[in-house]
Amino acid sequence: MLLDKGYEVHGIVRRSASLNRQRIDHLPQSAPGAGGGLHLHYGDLADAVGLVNLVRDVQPDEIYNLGAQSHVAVSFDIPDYTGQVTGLGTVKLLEAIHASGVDSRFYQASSSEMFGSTPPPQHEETPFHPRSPYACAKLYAYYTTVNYRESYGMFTCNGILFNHESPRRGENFVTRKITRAVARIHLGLQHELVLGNVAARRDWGYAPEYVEAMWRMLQHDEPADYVVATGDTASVRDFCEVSFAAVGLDWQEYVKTDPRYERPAEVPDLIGDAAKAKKLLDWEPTVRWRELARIMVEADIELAGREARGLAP
Ligand code: G4F
Repeated sequence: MLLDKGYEVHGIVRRSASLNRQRIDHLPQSAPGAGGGLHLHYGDLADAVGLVNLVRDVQPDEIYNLGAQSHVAVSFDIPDYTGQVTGLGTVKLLEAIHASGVDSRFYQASSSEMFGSTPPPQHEETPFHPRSPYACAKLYAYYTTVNYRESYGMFTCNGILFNHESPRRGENFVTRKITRAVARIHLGLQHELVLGNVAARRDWGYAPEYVEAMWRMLQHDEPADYVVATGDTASVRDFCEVSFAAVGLDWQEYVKTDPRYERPAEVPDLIGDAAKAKKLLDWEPTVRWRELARIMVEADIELAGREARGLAP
């Protein structure tokens, strides 16, 4: 979206033995030193020195911190790492801006997970009750973002985004796990789908619409914190039903549950109230969860078709 708007975009890539950049491979990279386009740099939210150097060298007008160990279930297995990256990584980035004196506007990807067990609907004034190491780390990052705004007058915003999905969603998040399974079952590549708690309810929106809200926060006159959500909710079970129905199948014939996919503590029900974003940012979502499920199933049928023909994804 930023490239479409004509931005010069600098991204941080974590070093790993095997490349995992499939989701940005289609974006051409600009040569080092050239203006415009996309530039990738090795960096890590665990590496404060690298972040300071990068912020000082690039001098960005806007910084979007979307980096995190972002899988809630996995955060119970690696709570220390999740705290280091998802929580302390944010203070490292904020301090890199503060210490280098660069005039950057800062967006923090805060999460509806911070509301945890607080009953819906949730808005900016709703009390938080985090239910996972991931949510606790996000809450630390949220308040650090508020604190740098209040302490140093920095232009920092929290987007409290409810679940936002698209065909590019990682395969071990529940929506994508479902739509990928539907497509593969439809084409005979898979025979069942095993899930955890299918009673959990989420407010699922369409990611391309949500990035527009992030951008609008940083264009506003004043920094603030905003809920971004559709105001609609559905259970994992509902999402299964609609996704399987998109290819004419009955979900109950294919979905099994296994406690191995359940979490030690669950977030039962999320419904966001995005009235503030509508009023101040003139932002409103148009895609609701049923349409989202169909968009994702369609994209996964395309991918599964390639898999069935032995082609690269
Ligand atoms: O898709 P999920 O893993 O997303 P979750 O935990 O709500 O978190 C996502 O959204 C947050 C809000 O925007 C982000 F902050 C976070 O980084 C992430 O992107 O799980 C959704 C629900 C949960 O209640 C989970 O218990 O689906 C339930 N579920 C049931 N079976 C499952 C499964 N989740 C996963 N990942 N895999 C299952 O087999």
